[in-house]
Amino acid sequence: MTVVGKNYKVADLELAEAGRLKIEWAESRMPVLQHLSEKYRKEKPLKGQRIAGCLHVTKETAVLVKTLIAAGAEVSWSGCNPLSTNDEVAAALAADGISIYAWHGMSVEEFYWCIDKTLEFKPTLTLDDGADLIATIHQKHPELIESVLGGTEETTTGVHRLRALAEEGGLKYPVIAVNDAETKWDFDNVYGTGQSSIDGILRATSILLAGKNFVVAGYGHCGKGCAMRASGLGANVIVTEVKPTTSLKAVLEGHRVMPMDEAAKIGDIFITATGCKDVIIGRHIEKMKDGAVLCNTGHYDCEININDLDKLKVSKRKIRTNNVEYTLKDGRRIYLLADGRLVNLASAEGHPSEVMDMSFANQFMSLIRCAREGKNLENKVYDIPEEQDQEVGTIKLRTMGMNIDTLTEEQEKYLNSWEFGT
Ligand code: RBV
Repeated sequence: MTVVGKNYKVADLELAEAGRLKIEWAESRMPVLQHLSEKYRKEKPLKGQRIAGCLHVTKETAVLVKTLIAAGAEVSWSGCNPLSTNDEVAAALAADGISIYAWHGMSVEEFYWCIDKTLEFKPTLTLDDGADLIATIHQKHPELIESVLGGTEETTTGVHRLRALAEEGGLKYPVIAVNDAETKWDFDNVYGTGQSSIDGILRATSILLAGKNFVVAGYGHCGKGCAMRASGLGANVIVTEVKPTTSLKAVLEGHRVMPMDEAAKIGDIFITATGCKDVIIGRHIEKMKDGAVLCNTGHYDCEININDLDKLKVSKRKIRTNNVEYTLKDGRRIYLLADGRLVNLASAEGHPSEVMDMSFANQFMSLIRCAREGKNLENKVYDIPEEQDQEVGTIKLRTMGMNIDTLTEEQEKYLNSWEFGT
């Protein structure tokens, strides 16, 4: 069920009050965005900008949306995953007059319909998480490209897609890789994914993690976060990887490393965090223990081959929210969480507000940069400047009530010299 208005389509407007409370809660834990909102409220550097956003509709995203509006922007929003929209938050945004097209459990066709709706106001800036919005503009609406000054990308997978597009010479406007900021990737991807993925697994299963074999596929920043938190809860972490140096890092962190074919036989819980397809396929599922739990925390739902799982089953039933039991021919039961979509957003609330505060501060500052400098930037993928990272870090520390040391002139000189030795 959905309700449609002049500039929105959401599940149920009656949920708006509950959504407002959620947003208020997030806001109280996002001091960097609050700081930026105050700083730019008068100057309004985004005045005249129309921002189309395609990013998980969560309480944290709502705080970002409000910050963009406070800085003068007009926005139109859609979710970036069919299962990640929080309907209460979407209702609160719609009730406050913000253009939003998002509801939980939409189909893939509806997903792209929502993106199309957000493009009707002819954006001057775009904000992506996964690059579906930019891809839609490039493939379906090239006539919109001319008026777009620039865009931003939130996540690793999206940055990979955009770098591939730029490599081919197909990128038609400048994009800033927010994901690659130190104050994003080293925090959101590690601590955000680590905590929220475990949260999603626990909400869907309520199982004990202590003593379990917890298989993490992919030991990038996201996988590392999941491994760290599972280990902290007493699980035995097993890592599967394809890169030798990354595998070594996992070993020296105290985890076991082995191919998925081996891990499949002994794992109790499997989480994929690779950004690649077919990480768990039929051959692996055939070897799994009765009761094995499968989930994914990567951006797309291609990491676990669900077609293979479907082919191997004799029956399936929903046993709990976000948890489907597949029974195989020999009676073994395999549990798939959140349809193989991002377990942290589909089965929990996504990353905690405190960490999204830094990621979204980078989004906000990058959009201001696109608004100011977009005309002079080339059609390529830009990193965020080091000064922006340090500024976000400085504000975050200050809002946490922490001070740090500064270098003396003598120390600066020492660090910039080569003459001093033994
Ligand atoms: N993510 N957003 C949230 N609470 O709004 N949680 C996670 C939230 C983002 C995160 O930055 C990651 O890069 C992306 O979702 C994956 O789609």
